Amino acid sequence: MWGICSRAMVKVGMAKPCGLVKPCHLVKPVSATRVSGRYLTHQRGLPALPVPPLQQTCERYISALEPIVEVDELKHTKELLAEFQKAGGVGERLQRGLEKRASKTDNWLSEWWVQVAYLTYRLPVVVHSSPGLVLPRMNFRDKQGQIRFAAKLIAGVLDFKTMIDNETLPVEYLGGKPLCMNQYYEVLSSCRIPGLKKDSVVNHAKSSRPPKHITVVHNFQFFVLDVYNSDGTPLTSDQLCVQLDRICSSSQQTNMVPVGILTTQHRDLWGKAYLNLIKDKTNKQSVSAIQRSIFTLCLDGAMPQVSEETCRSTAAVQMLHGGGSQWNSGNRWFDKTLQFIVGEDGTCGANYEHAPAEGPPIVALIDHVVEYTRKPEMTRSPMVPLPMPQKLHFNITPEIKKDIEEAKQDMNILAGDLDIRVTVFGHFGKDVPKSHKMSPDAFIQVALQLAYYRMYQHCCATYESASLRMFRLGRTDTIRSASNASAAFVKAFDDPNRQNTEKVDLMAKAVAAHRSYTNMAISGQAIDRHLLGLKLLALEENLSMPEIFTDPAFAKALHYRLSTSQVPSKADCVMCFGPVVPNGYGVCYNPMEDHINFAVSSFNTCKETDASQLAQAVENALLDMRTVLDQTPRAKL
Ligand code: COA
Ligand code: HC5
Repeated sequence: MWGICSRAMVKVGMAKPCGLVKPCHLVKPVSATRVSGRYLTHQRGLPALPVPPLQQTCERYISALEPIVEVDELKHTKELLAEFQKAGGVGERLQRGLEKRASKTDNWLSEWWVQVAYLTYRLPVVVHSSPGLVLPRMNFRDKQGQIRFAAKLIAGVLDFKTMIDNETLPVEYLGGKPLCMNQYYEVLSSCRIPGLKKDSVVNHAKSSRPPKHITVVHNFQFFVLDVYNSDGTPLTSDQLCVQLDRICSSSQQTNMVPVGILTTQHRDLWGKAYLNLIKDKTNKQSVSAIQRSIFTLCLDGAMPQVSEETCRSTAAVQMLHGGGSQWNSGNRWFDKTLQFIVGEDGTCGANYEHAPAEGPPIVALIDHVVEYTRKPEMTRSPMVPLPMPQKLHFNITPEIKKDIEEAKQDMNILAGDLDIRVTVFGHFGKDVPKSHKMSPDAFIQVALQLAYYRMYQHCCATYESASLRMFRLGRTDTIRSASNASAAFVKAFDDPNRQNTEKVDLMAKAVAAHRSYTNMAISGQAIDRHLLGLKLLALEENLSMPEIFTDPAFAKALHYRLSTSQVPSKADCVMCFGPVVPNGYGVCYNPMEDHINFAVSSFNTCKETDASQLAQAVENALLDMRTVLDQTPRAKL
């Protein structure tokens, strides 16, 4: 998938409009009373996420540790696992508990996952959680062009929304199996709400009066823009152009207090500031209008001028965090599930809050929008006067001002700390690995392992996202890309004493091992979410924490110095996210047929990491791997 998303919608061909879909709202269990029969039929047709066998997970966990921990650490972990697994022991008890939970819920994992991975995670969503998405640069270069493009973009989203509202979204398939479509119904009209200790998500799409407006932010000022005519038809691009023009004309002041920057703050601090902000009735209404809106459109001001070579990296910065308070970080509401961002210089893209959905539904929506913006407009605009877009007001008390100043400072520190490098690997794409009968994704992951090993002379715990959407309400599991086979390959590759035939053999084995882990993960048989489930159950049942979870090897296994994800799209996009540990890298890639887009991130405060250096090392690794394949006679493969 990421083979399934946009691509499968087209390629698989089996995709057919189906009357799927009354969504189940995030963090609430599917309730038989509030969903339609058709949705239930589809949901029932999907298998439930399995609980893998305990022994299988323990064995696979040991293999996953082998390339990343020391021999004595491994020995200790083996002892702890033996104790954990023994007959009548805590492992069995927890396993039975998980199986019971699985029998009583639609998905034993999803709610836990949303809580643990997102809503109780307290670092700012900016950089640490919300991905950015950079679209190919459009060919406008001024305000009028910005407005015209933004108008078409809104119309394109509304066109996609019609498929959601009419329940005509094509069901996606992976390997002939239908996928859970629930996430599509979570991304519009929803918003994250900060809390003091944990956040929540509201979804207004299925309320009795679903929202008919979007929010537009320009020069840090927010507006409500109704996007439907009174007869229920969506506004046309021409109508939207008029409205966006009016918004821009009435928000020319550039010295406004950037209330939106509060959403970049650490979640506990924002949770506190939020309560203070909405004490005021006007503020509360304004915030509520943003939260209820279908999505937010950010009409951005300028970004720092850069060379042609680095302009895609600056675009990634703009999409990921806005560049700091002096640029566009205040021109956002980062809690909003979906924000489209349009600059004045042809740069455009999106930022999304991750709790309600994974990348694929977002990318499918964006691919649809890009296609839509390329088509000529067919609909004629009704000749009716449109109501003035309504400006949202905020009363800024000294206390709120102080919170905003703090948020600005913290955002600027984070912006200064993030290093991000976007590269286009133009030598080949999926074509080359395919011609060698190798999985392109596995080939890229093995190249990443080689790049990392060349820089650091060791292997590190590596995360790759795997989709669990074959299962009802499925989210993700982890593909552990550092394997015994990848370790054997990277250690041999630069060894002058090894023959090419041996290197190619080790490469093929590493690639096959990765693809096999991928198959295991997407079929619900990986180890990470299972181990998480066992641990969370121990916590829930107030058991003393089993030692396998306090073991240093477990911490090492979860310290992902490489956090990676493949996000394919039809449009020539690049997606990006930050590292998940202070001394790590975030690597997102979009493999196209003849090139690969990469975004590599790291933190400047970490002296050991350097995004550009890793990006270069990946490029070299891919090239060197191809060279050795080309130089080695095929018969020997
Ligand atoms: N020989 C020739 N071709 C091969 C091959 C082989 N041995 N193995 C795979 N291919 C082909 C596939 O048929 C496919 O063809 P296509 O381009 O025509 O579709 C293509 O190569 C890609 O396959 P592969 O590279 O193996 O990857 P994938 O598309 O199956 O994706 C994952 C693998 C892990 C990325 C995917 O399963 C997944 O789970 N993605 C989800 C990620 C996610 O949800 N992230 C969430 C982040 S928010
Ligand atoms: C536009 C899509 C960006 C992809 C985001 C992504 O891959 O998020 C991962 C989600 C998951 O559950 O694996 C998390 N990660 C960024 C840390 C890899």
